[in-house]
Amino acid sequence: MKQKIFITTPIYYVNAKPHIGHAYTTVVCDVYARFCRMMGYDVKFSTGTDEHGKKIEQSAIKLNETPKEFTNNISKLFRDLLPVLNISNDDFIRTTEERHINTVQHFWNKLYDNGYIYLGEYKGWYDIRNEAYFDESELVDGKSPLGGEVTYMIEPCYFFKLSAFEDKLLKFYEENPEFIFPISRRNEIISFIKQGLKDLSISRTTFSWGIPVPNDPKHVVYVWLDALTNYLTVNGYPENEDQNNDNYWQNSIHFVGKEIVRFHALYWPAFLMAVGINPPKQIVSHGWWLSEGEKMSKSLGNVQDPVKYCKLFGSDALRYYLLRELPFGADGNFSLNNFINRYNSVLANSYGNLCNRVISFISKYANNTVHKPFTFTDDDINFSNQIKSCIEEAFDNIKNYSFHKYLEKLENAFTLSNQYLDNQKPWLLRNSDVKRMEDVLYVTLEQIYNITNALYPVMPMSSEKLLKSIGIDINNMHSEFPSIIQIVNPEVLFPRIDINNIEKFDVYANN
Ligand code: ME8
Repeated sequence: MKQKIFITTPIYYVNAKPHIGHAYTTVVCDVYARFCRMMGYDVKFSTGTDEHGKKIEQSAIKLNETPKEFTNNISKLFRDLLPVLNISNDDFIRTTEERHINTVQHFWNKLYDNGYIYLGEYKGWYDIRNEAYFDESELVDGKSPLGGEVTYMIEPCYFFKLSAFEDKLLKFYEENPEFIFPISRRNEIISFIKQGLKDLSISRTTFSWGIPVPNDPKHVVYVWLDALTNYLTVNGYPENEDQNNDNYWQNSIHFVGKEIVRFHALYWPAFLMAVGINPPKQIVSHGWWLSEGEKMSKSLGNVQDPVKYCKLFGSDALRYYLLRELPFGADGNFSLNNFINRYNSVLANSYGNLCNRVISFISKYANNTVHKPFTFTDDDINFSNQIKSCIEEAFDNIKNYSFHKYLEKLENAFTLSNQYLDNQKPWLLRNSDVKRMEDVLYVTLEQIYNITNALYPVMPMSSEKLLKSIGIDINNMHSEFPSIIQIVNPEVLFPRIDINNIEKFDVYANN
């Protein structure tokens, strides 16, 4: 039986249109999901939208819409982005769905029945934008440490006994050293806990756009408790009650941006422990994109629009750039100029050129056909071995979420392939040794095939296009390279982008 794995994106707030940062997390998860499927796993992959909370209620009022209308519209933008980015998710969850409301209320009752919820009163400085309370001592220049405006509020509210989990969490991290990735984030969480955990307020009465607390509907469930529970909803809880024996849950990986590690690596395991469910297998966190050197913001007009990139340059090019530019875990800068340079130097000049020149050479000078050679030269064997080790190294890197290194290793394979061709010179062999010319073309094409298979998780569209043009059915990809190859309707992969046209490319979101 196939080993199961459950991969999740965060569920995105519907207070703004999706931008390149959201696209990033979704693409990272998609690449990992496609890689795992390629390695033979049975993958469940979910994404969705986080739709409750005061902020969203207020945004809807501003537009003279009901929260439901407002969330329907923005959630649709996130959903519609998925096919544009070529995302292979199995589920799309909205927190306003009935199935999710049931799960949250069931989860709440479990927490309550197990004695981890009590009614109290909350006094403090509330940051509406970030939906969080702070003590006076935590404020920075009169604002919350997250930068939001704050108001002093007193409200009756339910608390979760987070303080009871200090030792349990520390023990859990100790026993599961890989739970938080990368290690630097793990250290931050551990030192946060060591400063002492306070109980967490988990209900609100100052607005109504949320999931009602069971048996006390004046309160709505705190948006983070609501949002985190989406992962269980997707995995069929509570009907699928025994998550500890569910192989998807036991192998679940939540990919998140670095700013929400605390919610996923601390609150979430504590909530789960309180109802007797094991924490997920791993929380994998990544860094943040700046846009052209600055924080993305509507007022600066520098919000990079993933849909526009896909329309102009294709989803594969965007997926490639997102993974190649940013060392996973670090912050980075998204720039159109850099995007075009990487595209031209790697996708057009190196990989695209390699594929296009071999395929068109076979069309023109080998009657569209190449056969497996009877014998291979030392050069052929060395070349094949070199590519094999590039691919092995690439896979070792992707397993550890080093997506940029995985691509770097495959780029080495493009370079080696171009070098092999340049050394073997099939264009000269055409006049001196046609048999050897064909052998060289076959050997190169076989390695193009291997590299293309390895690239598939990042560039599914062009991989399929290439395989089609060498007559290989997509369902047979990853199988042994056929001994006769016939070229059919080749298409040019990754035509060069004219950088002199850069001014003409409209890549920013309209406000
Ligand atoms: O936090 N660079 O939703 P959110 C990289 N609803 N990634 C970015 C980014 C940027 N500039 N901007 C956003 C929430 N992201 C909650 C999550 S989960 C139970 C609830 C990505 O819409 C990054 O992954 O603010 C971040 O974690 C996610 O979008 C946050 O999306």
